[in-house]
Amino acid sequence: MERTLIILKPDAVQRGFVGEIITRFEKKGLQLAGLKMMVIPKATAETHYAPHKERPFYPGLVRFMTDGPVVVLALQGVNAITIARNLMGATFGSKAAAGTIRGDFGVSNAYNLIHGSDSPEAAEKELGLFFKSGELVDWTPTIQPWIYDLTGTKPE
Ligand code: 3AN
Repeated sequence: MERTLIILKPDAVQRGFVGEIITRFEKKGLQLAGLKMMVIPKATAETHYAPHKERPFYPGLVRFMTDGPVVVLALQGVNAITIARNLMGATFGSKAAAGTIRGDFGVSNAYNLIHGSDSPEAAEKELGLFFKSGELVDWTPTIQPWIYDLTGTKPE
């Protein structure tokens, strides 16, 4: 099982999409392992987006991400990182395919509703940045044997 860090950005919270977006992940079969609302401290946003530090959009991105409350999720599942990013859609709302979160709910390139870790290394770093130890919950949904075929050596 893999875990990924998802941020429902300030525009998603302000526009009332928190429930709808979480529902999409739950319906897909990804499991919640952590969930909280917060206003991201500026230093945390700067660390999170450090790989984009030299890009022209970086100052605006940090301002946007700290401009209002967000909801952060830890999602768990086999290939959770790739599956979550497929549900999110392409980076820009203007280009994201219909049926994806960004494709269905936004037109903006900067205000693109959601962040999801893009690699196992990023997920580990980002989960550590946004969740303290003890805030992530180890649990097994009782429905798991109907989400995955568990009869073999690994979930299929
Ligand atoms: P993704 O979130 O799809 O992994 P990245 O990693 O390329 O996309 O970009 C990180 C974030 O930076 C995006 N979620 C978006 O909010 C912002 N961003 C990327 N490119 C632009 C741009 N040209 N103008 C404004 N914001 C951008």
